[in-house]
Amino acid sequence: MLTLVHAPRSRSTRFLWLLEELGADYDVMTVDIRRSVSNSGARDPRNPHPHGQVPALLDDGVLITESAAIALYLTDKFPANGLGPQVGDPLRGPYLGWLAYYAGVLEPAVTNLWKQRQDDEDKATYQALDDRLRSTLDSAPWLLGETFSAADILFVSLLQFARQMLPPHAVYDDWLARANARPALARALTKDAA
Ligand SMILES: N[C@@H](CCC(=O)N[C@@H](CS)C(=O)NCC(=O)O)C(=O)O
Repeated sequence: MLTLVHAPRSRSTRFLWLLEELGADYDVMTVDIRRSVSNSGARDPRNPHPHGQVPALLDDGVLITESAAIALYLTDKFPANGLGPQVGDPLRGPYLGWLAYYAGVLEPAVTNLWKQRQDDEDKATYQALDDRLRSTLDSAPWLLGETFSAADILFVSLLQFARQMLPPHAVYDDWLARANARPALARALTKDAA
């Protein structure tokens, strides 16, 4: 049985969305977390995540942490739904690349932006990120072309949280609008609010 360790309106909300897209059978364990923006909440002793964070996923007692790893784990576990290209698919490499890019490049870049601590190198990284994402989405609806994937969920869920994390541009607004129209997201947000 899958259990999503979750806190409402956090990075775990994206996994309610992915699990709904996958049609998975899952439980939700709602935990408290420290919230730096509102300076509220506290580490929850029930949370199995080693840093007391969310998301975390339990699969029959096996713990998986980190958004990119959880996305890959779930799309490999539910291959039939086509939310993540499998080994042998020519899109597998680009898929892994976007998952790693999310964790290794996007997250640090937007954190630096948000905390207003970009030096010149960080600004150049952020500009390169913007250029790359825009040129990708200029020619296709999703990161992998015509195929919506869990990589889109990781990136778009940051925009849902704070649109200003990427520069104003219709390409991003359209990407967000396409993703926001997905029925699985509506189901996930209903569960998030419950
Ligand atoms: N790199 C982690 C980041 C997880 C993370 O920062 N989660 C936040 C919620 S959005 C959290 O649990 N914060 C509480 C804390 O850091 O104590 C991932 O992407 O899964």
